[in-house]
Amino acid sequence: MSRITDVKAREILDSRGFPTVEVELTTEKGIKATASIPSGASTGTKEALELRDNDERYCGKGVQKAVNNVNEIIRPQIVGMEVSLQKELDKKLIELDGTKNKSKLGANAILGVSIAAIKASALEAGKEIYEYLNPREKRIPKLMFNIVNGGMHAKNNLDIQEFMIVPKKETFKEALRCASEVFHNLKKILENDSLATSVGDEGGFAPNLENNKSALSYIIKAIETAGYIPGKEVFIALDVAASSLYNAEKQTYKIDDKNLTKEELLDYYLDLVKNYPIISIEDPYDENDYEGFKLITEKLGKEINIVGDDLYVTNKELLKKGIEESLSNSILIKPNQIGTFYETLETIVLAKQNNYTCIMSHRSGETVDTFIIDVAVALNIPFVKTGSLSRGERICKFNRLLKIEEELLNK
Ligand code: 2PG
Ligand code: MG
Repeated sequence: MSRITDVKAREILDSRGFPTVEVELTTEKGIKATASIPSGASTGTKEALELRDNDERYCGKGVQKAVNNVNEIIRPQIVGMEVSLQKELDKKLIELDGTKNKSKLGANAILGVSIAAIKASALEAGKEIYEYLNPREKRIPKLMFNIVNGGMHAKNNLDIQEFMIVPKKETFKEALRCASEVFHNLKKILENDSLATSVGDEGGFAPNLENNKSALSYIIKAIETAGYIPGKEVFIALDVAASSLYNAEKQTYKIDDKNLTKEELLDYYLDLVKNYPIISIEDPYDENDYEGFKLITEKLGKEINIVGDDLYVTNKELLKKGIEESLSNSILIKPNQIGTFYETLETIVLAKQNNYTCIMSHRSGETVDTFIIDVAVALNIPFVKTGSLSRGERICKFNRLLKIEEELLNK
């Protein structure tokens, strides 16, 4: 047993160069743990609130208010609490905030404290975080490697936000090698066609292409050139992030400069799945377009993952609704969408009980914190997406997984 003796937050920068919250928590045994919080660009409207200062500093994106909330409001209330009683701590944080979407203290402030407490508890126990969270059987997740960026994550003309590859390999080490080889082959192919090889927010290439399908064709070519077989050794996953393509008034989706109805969009997806080895489509419809989600889940839900991200925002109540109405068969898990670790856990448990596939996810604005990787391993989450192979804040997560895999194999 050990009590929290201090909590201190500070403003640091995320991978987009905007401020975010870092929390440092100290226990009576002298253990110090830090957690830093990521930030989304294509956010769901029902996410817990990321508190920003909206003043003249940092183009309005300062997080000094959230930092002060940790230092002045949360700190005096949790100093003295037992650090390892996570549920009690998270409940206390939720109570202190008192709002439905954590808008008083900010989900960035609250989650920072919540995660720092778990890290401190693991350190106190002398264990790796994944081992502390689950001493029993663990599984290395499969990675969805981002390779082309579009939508709100890049300034190119692709509507689909994320094109990812999913290598099917025995080990993560082999999967990472495969992904890296495909990535570098894609770079060469794009260069040969005089296309841009600059990268988007998550590190995937962001060229201007004829249309979204042509991104898929380039990826297939890169997989083959790298010496792998598409549809056998390497598969494709998409995050359409369709809320950002939706015209609510006209109820249409803009893809390749065409405005598609939900039925036309479904045909578009059916055609993609027929022609490319796609195993997962995230947010294929707007977060409020339940009809659209039902349509695609009915048609494709037995074959591939239909993933709700903005649809569920890691919220247990929204997931419940999704389960009742068969809106999807999979859910993206992002702790900062809901704001505490305990609530994240509750959503994962509910998803598992209902045979939903969970995908642990980073945000497009990230830090070098690798906590989500440990959680994915500990909770036997089958997939993780954490960006591409060219930005440090993503690479550190791949490298963390390499280390964990080695540790688990040598046990
Ligand atoms: C997504 C995420 C992460 P953002 O939509 O799945 O890739 O993007 O963090 O911008 O919401
Ligand atoms: Mg998404």
